[in-house]
Amino acid sequence: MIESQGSAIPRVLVLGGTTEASRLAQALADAQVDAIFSYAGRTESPLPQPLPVRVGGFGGMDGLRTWLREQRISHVVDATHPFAAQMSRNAVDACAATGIPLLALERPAWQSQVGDHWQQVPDIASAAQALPKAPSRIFLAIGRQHVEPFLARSPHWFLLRLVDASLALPPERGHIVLARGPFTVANDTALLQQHRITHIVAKNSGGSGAESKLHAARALGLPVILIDRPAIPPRPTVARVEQVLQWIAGPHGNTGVATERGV
Ligand code: 3Y8
Ligand code: NAP
Repeated sequence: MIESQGSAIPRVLVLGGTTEASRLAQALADAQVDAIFSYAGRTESPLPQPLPVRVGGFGGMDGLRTWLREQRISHVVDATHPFAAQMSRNAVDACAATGIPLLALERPAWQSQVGDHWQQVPDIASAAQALPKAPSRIFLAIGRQHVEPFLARSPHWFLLRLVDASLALPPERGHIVLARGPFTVANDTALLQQHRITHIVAKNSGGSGAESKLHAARALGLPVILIDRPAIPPRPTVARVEQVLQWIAGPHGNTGVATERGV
């Protein structure tokens, strides 16, 4: 059992929705930490978690602040995706308002390597502007929420990969693949070849769950339009699950089960 400095028993909110968040949930469950896992409710059937799960928005920063107080949360871990900027902003503000400690668990951005043909752009609108002029076949791997500015660029054919069947595309405009990551290099390479893809548009998500398409693009020599992460207010950030457990335990906390497991 993890005891944290100050409060007798920690009670942790995990803002989830990423591979790292799922790994953290397992580590917290293994360490018998009292924690709640939160999804936005973007997908029809999110991955089950080994912690109690809540689904849906909190109702902005004020709603989150009230919820934190009512639920007697002692620690907040923001393990949301780097592009979930609004949630992260609300977490910074609500934790500042309540004095509840906040830690972000975030994977580093991808860095280009030899053989990459990246065009890095600051945001989604710039990515749509950066599409080639000549009719091309584009793997639009940014999900469902921001596809309109791209589909408006008519001469292109688009391959979309979505978690749920939430969109339809006439065959002359493109094709939709329904898949939930994490993905593999072999699968992504075959997908790019099967659909004769000439360009990829992706977010600089970092992590392992979405990077296979970049390895496939490198192998096939395809150009990638890569969208930089949105700005998020500064907050303490770590990249590894065990750092989160140590943070919850505090400088003199007794890590109990977690230590025996060598976390
Ligand atoms: C609802 C939870 C885990 C989580 C896995 C990661 C990896 C697989 C790769 C491509 C890129 C994309 C998208 C993607 C990946 C992981 C991770 C990641 C990218 C789930 C999940 C939720 C979401 C929301 C969804 C977004 C969409 C983005 C698809 C669960 C599966 C494109 C981001 O239909 C929608 O509205 C989908 C919306 C936000 C981006 C967008 O704007 O459309 N993720 N993805 C979370 C919630 O409700 O709180 O349903 O189980 C989680 C994962 N998606 O536990 O292993 O860690 O990044 N998700 C991107 O990175 O570009 C796909 O296809 O190559
Ligand atoms: P966002 O734009 O930052 O958030 C918009 C609103 O959704 C937030 O203000 C909040 O509503 C609610 N929300 C977001 N994450 C939540 C969570 N974990 N628990 C409860 N409410 C949440 O977020 P997004 O980009 O739509 O992403 C939504 C979820 O999908 C996040 O959990 C994120 O980790 C996951 N995800 C996103 C991406 C991506 O590309 N954006 C990729 C992979 C996974 P209220 O203001 O009402 O509280």
